[in-house]
Amino acid sequence: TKKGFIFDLDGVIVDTAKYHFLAWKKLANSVGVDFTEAQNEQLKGVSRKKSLEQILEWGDKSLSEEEFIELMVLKNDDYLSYVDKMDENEILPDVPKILNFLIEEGHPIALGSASKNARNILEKVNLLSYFNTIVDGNSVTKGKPNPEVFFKAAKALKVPPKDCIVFEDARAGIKAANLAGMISIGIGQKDVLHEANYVFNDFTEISIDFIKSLINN
Ligand code: G16
Ligand code: MG
Repeated sequence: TKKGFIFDLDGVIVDTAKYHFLAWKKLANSVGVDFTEAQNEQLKGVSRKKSLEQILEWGDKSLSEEEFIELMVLKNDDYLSYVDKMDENEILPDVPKILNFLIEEGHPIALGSASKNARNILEKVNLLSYFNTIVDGNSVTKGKPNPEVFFKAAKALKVPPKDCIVFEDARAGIKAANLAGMISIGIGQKDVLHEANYVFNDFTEISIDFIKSLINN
């Protein structure tokens, strides 16, 4: 049967977390708030607005609505200065191998990301044409762990949720995939992503035989 494959962006296809970190750190420090790598880790898969709310909460800082919006714009402008320099070399190892196999076998592919910059990033790394549909931060009202993003992707692919397979690096994303009734594949650490149906450190650990076994299940 036809399966739908849904990929998260940051942490699965590219490592943009390092650029989010630089941009959030610069912004947080500019208003006298500390920002660590461990905190950045907790913001994976979290929307821009929710991320800033969390950073201000950590720093025990409150802002007016205008200031809040201004900081979101500053952060994104800074982040985009890194995105602008991205190219194919930033695609994580063996991602194209899996995408090419799925396309050869005729399984539709979706992006399911919290990012409002997803389309821009896929263009930069030359992967936009691989995706049948893009569901991103511009198309959802509820962030992960709410399953909205993955339900929308399944619908666009015309594949029932139970026949969809999700690749995710964030705990909230794995929860969302599970709530959607999809097969969840964690990309990252087993202790963090233990709720996933399967966990791999990265795509170099995922064989074509494993993908075939998912397709034939
Ligand atoms: C990504 C990142 C998050 C980021 C979010 C929103 O999600 O993991 O850290 O805050 O997108 O990004 P933007 O500011 O570009 O709208 P995902 O779902 O692709 O992992
Ligand atoms: Mg992610």
